[in-house]
Amino acid sequence: MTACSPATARQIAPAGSALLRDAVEGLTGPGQKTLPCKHLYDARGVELFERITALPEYYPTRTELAILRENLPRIAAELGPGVRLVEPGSGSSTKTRELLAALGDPSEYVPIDIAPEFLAAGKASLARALPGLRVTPVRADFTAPLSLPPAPGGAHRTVVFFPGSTLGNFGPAEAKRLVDHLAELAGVGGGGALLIGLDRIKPPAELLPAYDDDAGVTAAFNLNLLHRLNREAGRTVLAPGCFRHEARWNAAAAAVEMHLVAEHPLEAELGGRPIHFDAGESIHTESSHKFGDAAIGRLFAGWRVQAFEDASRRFGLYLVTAGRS
Ligand code: AVJ
Repeated sequence: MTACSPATARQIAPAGSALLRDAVEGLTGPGQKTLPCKHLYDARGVELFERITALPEYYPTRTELAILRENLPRIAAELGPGVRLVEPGSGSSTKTRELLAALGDPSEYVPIDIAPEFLAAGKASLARALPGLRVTPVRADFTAPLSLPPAPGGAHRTVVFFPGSTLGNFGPAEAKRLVDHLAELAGVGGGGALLIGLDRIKPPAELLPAYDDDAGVTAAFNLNLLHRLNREAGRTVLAPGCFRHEARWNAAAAAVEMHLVAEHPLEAELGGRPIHFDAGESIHTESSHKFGDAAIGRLFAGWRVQAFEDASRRFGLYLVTAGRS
């Protein structure tokens, strides 16, 4: 963009915003309306997600951290010294810090994120906690083909750390493709490894409260998507007050879904195209797939898988290496 007033910049930039493009695509057609869940994570969304991870109802984060802590000596021994830890996506700094601290003389930490501000923040806090660690951020979309910077000299093993059940945001086919892609990045066939956190299947009565907490933080996280949409459009396209948050269990997909449900019929417009909601019609904003043994077997077929799970098998960390299980 050429030099222009901030006001002009604000008007021009959103026209190309990925959320606005996805909203025209996902809200103006027939059938189930959708917005991609990646747009939940603007600055406010990241802040709300951080609060979600501390909620009493949201068991995944603390369960995974407990599993990691309990098994750190075994995991570190399994990985050996000189690990180059690659982390697709931002966040989870506590888990990453503890894992890096437990690894014998890690050679390098490579965070991958599209958002430069998350990369910079993560780098700064890790550098403070682990002085001497070499941090090499890569600004990229980890779902697209990418290459890692050359590894530092000396023996190293590349380990891709993908915690938090982020993989659950992808459908089965996409998740399989992503695992294959990450296995290639790590070089699992040549001594690399994956360490992936997955939320396990359990009764909806246990799952749903984690996505519909009493304090309303998850509702605010979901509704923030409309605040973001309106901000980027520079006007109110969809008033957040007209929608309510809903968490649904989709048994066929084995996924918890977040929806924004229109309370009343509603007419709107975006990109010159009309948007119509019937009363009770929803925008599907996120699927959080849950994993059973069969799905995990399919995901990591052909590799050796070591499972680290809590006693009630609510959550699992899976260490994937070469060789059959
Ligand atoms: C970060 C994708 C793992 O699906 O549990 C939390 C996001 N959404 N509450 C999840 C989320 C609603 C979270 N992941």
